[in-house]
Amino acid sequence: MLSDGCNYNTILRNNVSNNGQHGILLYNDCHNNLLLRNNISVNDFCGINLIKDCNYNSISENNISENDNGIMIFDGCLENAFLGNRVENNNNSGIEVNHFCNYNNFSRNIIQNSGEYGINITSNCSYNLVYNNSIRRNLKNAIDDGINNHWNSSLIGNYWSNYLGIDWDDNGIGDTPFEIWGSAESKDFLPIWDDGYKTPLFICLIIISLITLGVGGITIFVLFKKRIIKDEEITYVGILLIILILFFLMSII
Ligand SMILES: [Ca+2]
Ligand SMILES: [Ca+2]
Repeated sequence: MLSDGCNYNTILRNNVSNNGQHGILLYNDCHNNLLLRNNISVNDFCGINLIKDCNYNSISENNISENDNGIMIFDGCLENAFLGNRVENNNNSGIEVNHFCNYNNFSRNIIQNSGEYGINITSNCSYNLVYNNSIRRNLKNAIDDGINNHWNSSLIGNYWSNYLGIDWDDNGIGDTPFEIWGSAESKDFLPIWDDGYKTPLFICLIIISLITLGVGGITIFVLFKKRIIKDEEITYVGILLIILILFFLMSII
């Protein structure tokens, strides 16, 4: 625990586990500290907790797992950077931003398998920036009840495991925004997404299937005219043709 005006400290490569309340706590006016590459697990309340006016701290590349909450910042904590942390299997929230915490930056974090929210931004929190994170398989991936929080930079948003859009132009960004749950009605306008389909291949498949269908149809017609297949067989041959085309498409896709 750092408290009451502890500045410019580095907490590096510690194993912090099985504590009653907090793994690492910064409390009251702690600024410019670096928390780097610590393993923080199985703490009752919170893995990393910043409370009351703790600003400009850097929390990077920590493993934070199986706590009640992964990271929580509370009460006027500003301009902290949370970069490249792995936050997983926490009972409640992976990351919670609460009570007038503004201008914090969350990037390159993996936030997964939280029992409640991946990221929870509560009311009265503004101008926090969440981008280029992988947010996946949390009970609810994110909620934003604040004002003017941003879920993408000008270049990129986040990966969301429950995004279901299409990337028609194959630029790695989903073509429709990901809607964040909560009263803010925030959106990630640039969700990271590969829909698994390359558009040129998709168009080729449609053209091939149309050609196959056309050629097949003409062949049936010619066979029918030459009485090689009979009136009552024609439907079966048509259905067989369509099934073959479907199998062909499915095997390629
Ligand atoms: Ca796109
Ligand atoms: Ca695509």
